[in-house]
Amino acid sequence: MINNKVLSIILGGGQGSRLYPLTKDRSKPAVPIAGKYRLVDIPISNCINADIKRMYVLTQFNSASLNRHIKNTYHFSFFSSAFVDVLAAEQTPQNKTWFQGTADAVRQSMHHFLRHDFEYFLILSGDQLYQMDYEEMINAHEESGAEISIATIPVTAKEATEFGILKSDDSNVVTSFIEKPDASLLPEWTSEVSSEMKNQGRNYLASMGIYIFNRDLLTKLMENPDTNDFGKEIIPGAIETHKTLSYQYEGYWTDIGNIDSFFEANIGLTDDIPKFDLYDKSKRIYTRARMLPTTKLAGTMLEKAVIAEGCIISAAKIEKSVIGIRSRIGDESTIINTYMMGCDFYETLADIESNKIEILLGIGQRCFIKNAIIDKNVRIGDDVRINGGKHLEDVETETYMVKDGIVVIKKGAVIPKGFVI
Ligand code: ADQ
Ligand code: ADP
Repeated sequence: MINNKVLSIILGGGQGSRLYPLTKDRSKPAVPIAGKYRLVDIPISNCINADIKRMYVLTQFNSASLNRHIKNTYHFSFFSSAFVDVLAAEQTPQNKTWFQGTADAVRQSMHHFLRHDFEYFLILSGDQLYQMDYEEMINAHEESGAEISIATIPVTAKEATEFGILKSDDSNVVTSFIEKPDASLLPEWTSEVSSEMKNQGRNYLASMGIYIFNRDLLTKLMENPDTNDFGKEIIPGAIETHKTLSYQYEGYWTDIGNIDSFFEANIGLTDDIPKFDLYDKSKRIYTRARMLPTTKLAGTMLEKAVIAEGCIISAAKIEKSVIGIRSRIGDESTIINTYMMGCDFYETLADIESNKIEILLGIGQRCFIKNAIIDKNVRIGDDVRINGGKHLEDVETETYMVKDGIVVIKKGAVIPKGFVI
């Protein structure tokens, strides 16, 4: 029973500045992805699929939507030991500050963890898209007799500067580690990889930020109050003295910590065969069961569209876009390369017919929207034109932001009729 051995810690995000403005009013784990899920559903589902059912989500600030989502989604049997608990940074007489980094977040919550009976800590990131079998990793950790295991993946030189890069010996024991190396240092950090990886130019072994620690070791390492970060301090310091295994993974894995990668990961779901497989029963991704009605479409040309439940759509065309729950899109509108998160609620027919609402929830008529992320509960008036792309400069206003050419309409924003971005 792997669940008895493992306690899982999901690092739910620091300040969340790289995903701003999606993290303006919510904590990072609560950011909606793929039309109906939230970021935190990914690591939680991977845990459940590996039969690991005791999880803590560490987050820098408490958000009502995260707590509501977890409370409404993860119900376990009254007779089981399973739980998903959110721990937000809290002030105590000993700690008057927020989490200073990933290791500090774990240290500050250690008293919660050590109440449980378990052998291994499984430390996970909250902003990655992947489906990995942690049970296999735990087995490899046990068989090797290591005290620490790091999940690793081959990456290209371009990507290597953004990750922790390591080298290992013939039995996959980590011999050296460097956090986010400067490009000039890269030639010294190549590794032997499979010919498939080599052909793709993926010659560097990157840490996926997924760690197994023996309970006693992490408890001891956390006693040093000067270490605040796993990648910068804990891992480089520990590999010298404690056997550390590199557990190599070659499946789909992507870091979705910034707007650009978040956008790409969502739009990637519209590919013919998406790299992230939401349709595999053995790797199911769980989320809240909302009991929404089916989606209704009228006269819309759909080309590579992913559409969640409860939408009412009469657009002219939707292309390479992900349309989230309860979205409404009006006549003759065109949506291209866009992730629309959807809505938390519907407007009632009585409200709509009373003519008191100037701009209805969702997207109005004759709009053109391209290269955009539309956060939840947005109201876009008729004849709005949003044409994202590299020609736009980064900018932030009260209702939207442009980052790397992607236009992000903020949660609850009202975009007036005829507005052009
Ligand atoms: P980064 O992703 O840059 O590198 P970091 O910013 O520390 O590392 O984030 C790791 C995870 O912890 C993320 O999910 C983040 O949201 C969360 N997190 C950050 N600060 C937190 C805090 N104060 N409280 C709670 N959660 C917090 C790390 C490793 C690299 C590795 C990459 C792989 O350091 O070695 O290559 O992950 O993505
Ligand atoms: P999700 O359905 O994506 O899990 P949340 O848990 O954040 O979303 O909230 C959904 C619930 O929020 C809805 O069922 C609804 O009851 C409520 N809600 C939020 N904002 C409003 C609002 N302005 N009017 C009515 N209901 C709202």
